[in-house]
Amino acid sequence: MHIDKEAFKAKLIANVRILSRQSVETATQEQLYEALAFTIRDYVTSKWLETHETYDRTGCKIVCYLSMEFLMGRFLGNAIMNMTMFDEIKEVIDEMGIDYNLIEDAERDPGLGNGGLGRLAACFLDSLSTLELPAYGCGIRYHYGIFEQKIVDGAQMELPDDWLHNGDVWGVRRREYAVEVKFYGNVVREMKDNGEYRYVHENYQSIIAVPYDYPVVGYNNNTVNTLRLWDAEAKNMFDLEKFNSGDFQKAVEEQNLAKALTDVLYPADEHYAGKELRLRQQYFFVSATLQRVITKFKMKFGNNFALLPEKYAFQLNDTHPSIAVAELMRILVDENDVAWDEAWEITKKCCAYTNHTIMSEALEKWPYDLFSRLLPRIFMIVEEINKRFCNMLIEKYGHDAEKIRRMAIIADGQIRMAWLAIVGSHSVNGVAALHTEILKNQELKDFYEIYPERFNNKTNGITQRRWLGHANQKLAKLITKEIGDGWYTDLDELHKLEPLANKKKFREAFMDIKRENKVELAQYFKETMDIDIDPDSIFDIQVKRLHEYKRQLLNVLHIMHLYNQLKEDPNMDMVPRTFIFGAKSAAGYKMAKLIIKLINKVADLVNNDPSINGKIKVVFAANYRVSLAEKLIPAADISEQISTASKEASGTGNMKFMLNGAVTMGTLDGANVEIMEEVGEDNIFIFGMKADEVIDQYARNDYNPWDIYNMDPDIQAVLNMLINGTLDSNTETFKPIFESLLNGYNGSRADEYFVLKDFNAYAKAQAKVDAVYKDKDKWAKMAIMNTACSGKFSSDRTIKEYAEEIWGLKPVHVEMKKK
Ligand code: 26Q
Repeated sequence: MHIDKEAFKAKLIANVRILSRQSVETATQEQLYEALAFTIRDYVTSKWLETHETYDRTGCKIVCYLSMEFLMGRFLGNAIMNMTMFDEIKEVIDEMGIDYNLIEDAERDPGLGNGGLGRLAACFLDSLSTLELPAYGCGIRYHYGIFEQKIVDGAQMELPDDWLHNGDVWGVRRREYAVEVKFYGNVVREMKDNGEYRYVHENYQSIIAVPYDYPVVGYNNNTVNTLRLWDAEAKNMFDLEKFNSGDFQKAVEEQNLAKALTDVLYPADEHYAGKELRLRQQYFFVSATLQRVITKFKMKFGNNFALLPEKYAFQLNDTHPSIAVAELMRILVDENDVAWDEAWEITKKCCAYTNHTIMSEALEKWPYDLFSRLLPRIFMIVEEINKRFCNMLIEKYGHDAEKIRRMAIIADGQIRMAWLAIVGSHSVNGVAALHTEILKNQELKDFYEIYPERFNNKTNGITQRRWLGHANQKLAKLITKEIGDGWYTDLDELHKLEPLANKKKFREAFMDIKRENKVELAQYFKETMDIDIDPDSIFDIQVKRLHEYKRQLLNVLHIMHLYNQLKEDPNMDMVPRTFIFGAKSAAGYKMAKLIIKLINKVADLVNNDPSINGKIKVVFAANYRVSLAEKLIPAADISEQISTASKEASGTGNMKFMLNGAVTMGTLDGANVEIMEEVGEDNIFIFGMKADEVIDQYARNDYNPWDIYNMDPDIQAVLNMLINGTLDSNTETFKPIFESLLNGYNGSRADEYFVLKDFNAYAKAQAKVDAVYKDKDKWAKMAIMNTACSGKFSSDRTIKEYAEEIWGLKPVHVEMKKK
């Protein structure tokens, strides 16, 4: 988009003055950021208005992506890129003598998500807008996002993430669209005129849901969709009557209750804890979203609810918003007099459910006393859904009581949210081919048997705009120079790079950029951690949430093994390697926190041992987040994707690394399987047990890691370091890790994630990396092939599949009215 540079400059200067009462010279970076963001937002707003006018005028179908998490990352740079204003804005900023990068760095990450699931939602929104698909992201405006991580004496500390501290430039508060959400109370039955019953919710507590709208800018088009995040406010916040009558205690109490609701994101991923506040959050944003949708639907289309599935699709991002199934039934049946059976058909047509994990710890099962007290009417509706579903099961499987118990939505005093989501949706999808197969054949086998047509796969993807265009600007430029800029909206274009892998000049240009990115990262570590790393070493990176199944432990045990080898033979021939980790652990996840500590203690040991000649360095990059990922990933040579096969549903970091020319070291898990299919076996390092081997081994239950410990002196030496004082003077510190690997810990099996079983295969694959890296040409070809073959993993491809196969959603072109 072309801008008038002088006009832009004038607006920017004016905004610095209006917002901060400063001049460009005296303003802080934060103030300059705010003014620039405000200026850009003005350009965005024209398109945003036009987009919504177009949606209203055409009455097009809209998808609502319901998610408890949107890990958006910084807005400013992304908005400027997608508006295709970058070059001109950069020129203006340079002319004004301002350092553009410092301004971008002044924006805080809106960390409103834990990891993969939240970031996926953000990539999807970018693709939806770029593909001109009408969409809303619907979620919660947490006042505090994922905690900020500090490392103190090797251990993780959590600090609150006050992301709204400097204000919220991108969010627009829309008080006019506020809705009331009701909790607690009781339900009474009334007879309607026609002799049927109506259920009325009484004595409830109300919370007002107020939406804040954030723009989602499409790339090089006029589409600006909306991320709508709901905030909670007290109904009686300004209840003057109460206030004046001296009863402001109650007003304040209600305010506190409301505030707590949207205070903070739950920082435990893939772990269900059954906290009432979490269920309140879930119902709060789902109810607000659906109430608003139905109000708008009625304004546009009247009470012809049979039309609802043609106008709205609700995608449930895991089970977290699955209460939508019951809430939509409530709104249709109780508030709009739609008959149950008709409402049920409408609900199923509107809702679709995505499963993101097969880890049983993550399955949401609400105790029904908690559930029925908080949401009495919703509970009744779930009971009715369950009753009808079980009647159907009895008809089908009357002889198999065990199966019916397994499949019931309510059983053992719990409500099983995944079952509710499946029964109330027309589509159930996994997030990678292998994951979907495991769902169909293992975890959700019973449901696949009765609803085979509902099951489908949608392999995850990532947006190339943020993860290459913005994060790796040098590589983006090089690629555009060689093959044009078509890849911004058609990532398969990258295949055109394949023949260039055989051109020496291109290989050099490609690897020069990789080295420049490594130098920049090294500088960043020098500045922020005062650690020296060698840009000519292999940058081997594992960044993701800390989980036992993701096996950061395998990586660090292997580093300890390398260290032992180097101690034995300081002249061992190896390419110097820098192992970089980034990971947040859930605050209450003891084993994960201990692994973080282990990584840091190994870093202390290795980095400060002169006898190994700097051949290995270990860096734990604190506070891993989207903006840090944008620095790390472009600098990677090796991408560590080493989860226990069958456990990682998909992974998306794996795709970001591949796109940026890193070679994967991985197991055949999640989307790694498809990465190998795309890049070819020769351009990836695969090791370890396969998914079916893991599943069989687990079922046989005859694995004894002591056998490995006793027979393998290398492994024995590494494990002994955990308890002999090498890493920590307190020999008890890492004992739980030793225990978990050999005997099982806290009820888990010994080496539950097969770290020891896969250790030798991993070490061998890592030795191969070393050998291949020595052949510079061969390595460069591999790296280029990874970028060139990453087209499949664009979230544009994923979203097209959702739109065509699940939502029946068509693009709507937005045309700017000429003024
Ligand atoms: C559940 C109940 C209570 C509190 C928290 C939660 C909770 C929160 C977050 C459960 C799960 C999550 C996040 C899960 C997640 O990020 N899964 C990842 O999703 C990615 C996108 O599909 C996949 O690529 C990853 O493989 C998967 O681990």
